[in-house]
Amino acid sequence: MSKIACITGASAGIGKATAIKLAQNGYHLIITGRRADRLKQLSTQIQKDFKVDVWVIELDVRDKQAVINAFENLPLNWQNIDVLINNAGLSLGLDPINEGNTNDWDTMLDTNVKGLLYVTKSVSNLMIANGKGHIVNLGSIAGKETYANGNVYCASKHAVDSLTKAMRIDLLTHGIRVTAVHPGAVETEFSVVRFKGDEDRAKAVYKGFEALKAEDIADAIYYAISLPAHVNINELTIMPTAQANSGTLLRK
Ligand code: NDP
Ligand code: 8X3
Repeated sequence: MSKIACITGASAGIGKATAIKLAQNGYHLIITGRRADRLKQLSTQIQKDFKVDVWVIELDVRDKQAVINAFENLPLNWQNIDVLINNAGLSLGLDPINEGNTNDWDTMLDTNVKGLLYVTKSVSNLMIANGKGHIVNLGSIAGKETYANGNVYCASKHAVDSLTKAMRIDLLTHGIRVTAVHPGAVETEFSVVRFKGDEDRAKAVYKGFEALKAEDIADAIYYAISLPAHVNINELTIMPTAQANSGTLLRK
């Protein structure tokens, strides 16, 4: 029987690559994000290429009531969610803490931490009702280490790391698996968003070494969710070969 996966932030990068990977492997998909035009385009492409069903939800994960409504109003045939990929997230700015933009801090914490919590609460209750499920949280090397000027983004990903462990404990009796994937540098729209559209500054982040691709992370996510039901990957930290840790990169 085909399974259903719900992916937050499927309009770009890792979320989009994961949607394609899972559809290739027969998953029906609930794809969410704020940019509905991109999601609709992806939905059309996926349905044509892989003959799976796709349910698009235009959703800002920061909007608590919108998250509640989206999952309360899911059609019956979409409620049996097997896998949740909590991927929606972003970084804004790279400044010392005394110079940080407090609106950017709010956006990062509201998206990466509170948004993940809202979606998890709604979807885990559906999973509990169904008696099964697997939640995959996108953490980061920034949730394992702290780098200069990464302050609030790093804190938000440390929170994801901690919440992953908390979910694993709280959802244990419901048979729900919980995995965190912690990537190093992945070349997506991440740095364009962080630097607010400054493409040159974003490109410089990945200059002189081979960064991970969104598809590398999608492959790892698919691996984690494909294992037998008695096996759980607690976490995977995945780095470019040229990146030893947050601050140590071999650039040519
Ligand atoms: P992208 O910028 O390419 O994609 C981010 C996705 O998140 C988009 O689909 C965006 O959709 C969605 N998103 C952002 N804010 C919201 C929101 N408020 N509500 C709903 N969706 C939202 O970045 P990545 O693919 O690289 O990032 C995906 C995840 O991976 C993030 O959690 C990021 O922190 C994490 N990560 C990324 C790394 C990297 O180096 N790229 C490394 C480690 C972790 P839309 O704008 O349409 O809403
Ligand atoms: C994204 C990777 O190193 O910019 O989470 O924090 S990093």
